[in-house]
Formats: sequence, C-alpha cells, structure tokens
Amino acid sequence: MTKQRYTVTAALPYANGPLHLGHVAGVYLPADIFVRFLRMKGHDVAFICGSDEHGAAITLRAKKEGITPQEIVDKYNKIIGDSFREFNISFDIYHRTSSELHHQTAQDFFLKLHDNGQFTEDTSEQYYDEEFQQFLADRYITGECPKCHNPGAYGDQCEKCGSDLSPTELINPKSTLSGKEPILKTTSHWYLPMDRHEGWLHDWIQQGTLDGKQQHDPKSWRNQVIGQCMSWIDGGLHPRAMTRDLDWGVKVPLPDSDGKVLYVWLDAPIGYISATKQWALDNNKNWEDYWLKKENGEESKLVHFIGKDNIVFHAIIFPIILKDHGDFILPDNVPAYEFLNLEGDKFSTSRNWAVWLHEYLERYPEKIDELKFTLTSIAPESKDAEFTWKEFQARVNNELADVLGNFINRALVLTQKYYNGIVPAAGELTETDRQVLNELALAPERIAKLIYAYKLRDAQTEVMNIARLGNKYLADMEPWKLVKTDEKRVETVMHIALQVTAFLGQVLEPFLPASAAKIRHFLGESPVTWDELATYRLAAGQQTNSPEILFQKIEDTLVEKEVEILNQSKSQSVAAAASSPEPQKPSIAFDDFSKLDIRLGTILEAVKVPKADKLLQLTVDTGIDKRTIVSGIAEHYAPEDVIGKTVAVLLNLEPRKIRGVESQGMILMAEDAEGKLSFMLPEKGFGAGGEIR
Ligand code: B3M
Ligand code: ZN
Repeated sequence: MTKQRYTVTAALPYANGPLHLGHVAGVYLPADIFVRFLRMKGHDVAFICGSDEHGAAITLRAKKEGITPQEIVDKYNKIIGDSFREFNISFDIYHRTSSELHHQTAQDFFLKLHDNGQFTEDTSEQYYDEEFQQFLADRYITGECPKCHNPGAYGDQCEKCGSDLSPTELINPKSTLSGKEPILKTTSHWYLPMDRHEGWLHDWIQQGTLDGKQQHDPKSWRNQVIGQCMSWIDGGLHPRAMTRDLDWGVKVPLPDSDGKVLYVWLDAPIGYISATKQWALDNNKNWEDYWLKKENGEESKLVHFIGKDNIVFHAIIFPIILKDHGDFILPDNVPAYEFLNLEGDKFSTSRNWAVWLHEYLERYPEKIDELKFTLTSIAPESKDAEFTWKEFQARVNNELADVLGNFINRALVLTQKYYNGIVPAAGELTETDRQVLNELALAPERIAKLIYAYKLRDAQTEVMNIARLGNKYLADMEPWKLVKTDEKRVETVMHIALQVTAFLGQVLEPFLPASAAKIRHFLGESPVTWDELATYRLAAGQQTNSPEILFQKIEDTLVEKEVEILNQSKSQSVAAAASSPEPQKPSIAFDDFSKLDIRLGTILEAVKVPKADKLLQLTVDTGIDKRTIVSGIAEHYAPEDVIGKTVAVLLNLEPRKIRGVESQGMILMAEDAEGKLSFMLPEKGFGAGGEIR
C-alpha cells in the first residue's frame, strides 16, 4: 500500500457558543475516526481545525451578552478547545482565525485574487440602520422569507426552508440591531463572479474531472453533496459579495477601504490554510506539501468534514477561490453530514434544547468512549438521526458492556485463573478455530474499504461483529466446563480467544481509542499498524495483566436525570421567552385598524371536529346572524365548557375551509408564553352584537 498525504479539515466552529452533541456526531467524531485510521495506515496526515472568530455570529452574540467580540471569542475558544481535548479529538492543531498569521494569510489571498482580476467591484444600494450607523448584511437583518413566508428569515439564509437569500429579497426587513425598518444607502463591494465558474464546477463535481484530468472519484462523494451542488449550479450561480461594511474581521487590504472587512465565508476556509501554516512552523513541516499542487503522486488529498448547511461554501465557493489562486489543490471529498435531533426535537441553542459537550464531560468524564460509540452508531451519514438517553443506555449496556466488555473480561479473567495470566500455546485447530482466525485475517481489509468510503457507522458495526464473534466463541466452547474433561483443548480455546482480544485492542483504536489502549495494556501489547493487523498475533508465553471492567452499565437513574435536565431547561427557556416579549409590530394607519369588524358573539353550540385534536366547531350568535366558526381551542376547552360564553369575534375575516368545514370568522384569544389560551370576556351585562373598537 502506497503512502498518501492527507489534509483533513473539520469545520471551524463559530466561537459564539459551546458545542453540542449534534456538532460532535456530524463533524468532529467522524473526522477523528477517519484520521486515526489514516495514521494507523501509515499515511502522512495533517488534521486541522480551529475557532471561526469573525462574522455576525460573533458580534451579535457579543451584543447579546453585553461584552466585546474579543471577549466572546476568547471565552468560547477556550470552552470549545478544552472540550475537544477532553473528548480526545486528535487535531494536529486547533487554531484561531483571530490570529495575526491568519489575518496575514487571508489578506494575501484576497490581494492575489484582486490583482489577478478575479473579483468585480460593484456599487449598490444596501440596507442601513440609521440609529446604529451600520450597513445590514447577513444576520444583521431579518424579515419574512419570500419563499416559505417564515417571518424570522435572515439576510443570508432562511433556516426554515434552507433558501439562500440576500437582504433585499426579505419581505418587511428589519434591523436586528435597532429593530427598526432600515433605509437604503449606497456602498461598494468586491464580488466573486461565481457565474464565470459554472462550466468547470459542473464537470468537476459531477464527473470529478478538471482540465481533462480525473481529480477525484465522484462515486465516493455522497449523493446529497453532489445533488445540492448540482441544484445550485443548474439554478445559475450569481456574483457574491466578498466584503462587508463592518469593523470586526479581517481588514480589506486595499487603499480607501476603511470600515470594510472580508466576508466571513471568504476568510474562514482560508483559516484551514493558516492553521496548517502554524502547525508546520511548530513541527518543522512544510505547509505547502499539504496544500499546493504537485507532480508524481505527492499531492495531498484534501478532505473537508462538514455539516450539510456548509456544503455550498466547501464544494463551490472555496474551490473557486483555491482554483482562482492557481497553485492550490481542490478537495478530494467533502463528506457532509445530515442533522442529529435530540429526544424528538431539533437541537436549539435559543431554547436550550441540547446536550452540551462540555457539560457531558463534566458529569461523565469517565464515559467518553461510551458517548463516541453511541454517536457513531447513530451518525447522521445519509439522513437525519436522533439521540435519546434511552438509546445511549441501550447501546452501552447491550453492546459495549454485554458483548465487548463481557468478552474481554472473560478471556482475561480465565487466563488469570487457569494460567496465571500467561498466554497458552494453541494445539491442533478445529474448523471453528480456523474460521475465527480467518475472520481476523480478512476483517481489516473490509473495514478499511468502509472507512475510505466514509461509511464509519458500518465500519464500527463490523468491528463490533468481531467482538460478537469472540463472545459467541467462548459461549459455545464453554471452557469453564471443558476444563474438567479436556485441559489441553482449553489451552487452544483460550489461545484463540486471546487472539481475538488482542485484535480488538488494535482495531478499536480509531473508534474507541481509550478502550483500545486499556485492552492493549491488559495484554501488555503496543500499537501496530493497520497493514500488520491481518497477520498480527499475540505470542504464546506472554504475561497478561488482570483486567478491570471496561464499561459500567448505565442505570435508569442516569437516563431519568438527563431527561429531567432537558425538560427543565425547556421550561426555563419558555419562562425566559415570557420575560422577553415579542417586540412591537410596525405601526399601522387608523384606517387599517378600522377595517377590522370585531364584535361580541355568544357561543350557542360546540362540537369536536372529527379526527382533529385541536379543533372545535362552534355555532355563534353574532347579533346579526348565527354562523359557524372553527376554532383551535379543543386542547384547552371541552365543548360543554364554552357553550353560553360571550367572546370577542373577528367577523370579516375571509371565510376559510378548515378540515372540510367553512369557518366564517375567528374567535380572538389571549395566549401566554407557554401557549396557554384564554377567552377575552366582556364585563357582565354585555351580550352578542356589541362592537369592539
Ligand atoms: N463557522 C459555520 C458553522 O459552524 C462555520 C464553519 C466554517 S468552516 C470554514 O456552521
Ligand atoms: Zn424560507
């Protein structure tokens, strides 16, 4: 097997908040498994990550916490960096985009592209917040999504439907700084004319070819990645601004560009390069080996591990920039992950619906491989997946403890008991013995293929199948019974069981590095390379150590406690939402108000709408007629509770069919932060027909 150079990057987390398990499962853990495997294969790898410390994500968070952007990035860079270290993610460097070296590298890149004529300069009218005296790009502006009508879309993206937006497309745009309607003001920026690049991108992504040469194997790219890129390209690429009017970021290195910085999605991927430079400086390496084109197969393979919301930046925009520069390699693969959900709901920072990595590590510092194992078992490789504490318990108890841990423990304890810990020699082998050894010889190649194809979930399953095989072998052979009748045969059985144990102590290294090291320590073994695995054998006569339990079972109380913590944080965030009410809507003219015909109506009849949990069908006396109104209050009121009540009704709302019933108006309700509903009842003496104005 020829050695290959690899540059493996994991998306730079924004230093604006801690990491949760969704980030870990869908970027950092798979990247780490892949890299540990490559190192075992003997490849030359640089594993690169760092904090993304620019952009509106940072400045808006700083504003919210009432501290400076620098304080924000210092705070979260530390929390994130510490949790990566404790979780045993083996980056070669965890760098920062606020570093001097990064600013320099990003500016040089910008200048080179600028001088080569690869940007266009354009003046346009952009939204501006007069109160804060700031242009409003990206997350500085919100409004209604023109595509799905989500009222909280951002100036760069609608998180609900995933559309890519520009601020001027938003309906009813509002500044996130002042909450006010922005004005339009002229400004000029440098744009990346992405439309110029459609042709080569199309062939490079779909066929893997560039300038007639095969660059990568498109069959090894995930369908979702190719699909998303193709729909972008087929929909037509447009010039995208590469600079912003902000004071936090990498300054635009051109005269007369005060107050302008590089767009964060231009500077952040260049962060991979500056981090590599820093690592090379610290370790006596040459960064160019990992980034620049080379002849004679010496070129590095660039692999970007990312979440699916980052695909366009890594598979379209950054490749354009690398190619425009001229000397750089393009990614060999962009393994993108779908999203992980938590206990039936999306991870949400604002609602605090998350398991935070640093909190997990504080509570369970001894259960690192347990979490790694569970997250890889459910990794969102091809579709969204879900983490639940019950599943965590089941995976740890039924697989790690009952299969892997049980097998290793039995093999080593029996060796202590029968042979004072010394590995016995094998006698004549049976067909079953041979099959087990044969499996150890074949598995490494099979697992390697899966890892090279980024199928880490399946690869881990294959590894666990070896533990299952060992566990079954011991259960079938029953050496504890056999020892009474055939001591010689037991020596062979234990020899084989110890070979499986030793194999697991090596092959688990990429997935569960701490447990693998423990197993090797029980056996007195050192790490071997992946290519040695197929023929690797523990020597007869070797002294082994007494084992300790590898995995403790997860008690029900842990699951209950964790679910309780989640539920508490949910109700706290509901309470917090109540204390920070929705801002006032924009003013309307009195004429607009007087168009509403609101009156008192008395509910005469009420029945449940069949097959609709939330709906009641009401007959209401409005003073001018008796009409049918369908109302979403069934979860709050039983039909018998509402009959006879006089309530506020909007009469002239356009009639709508709801579940096949035409509703002629709307009952007005008060709603609190937890979603509780209440009628708006008049004082005594007011009956149907009274007008509300
Ligand atoms: N910080 C976005 C994110 O966390 C971003 C990744 C940068 S990778 C160059 O989704
Ligand atoms: Zn939308």
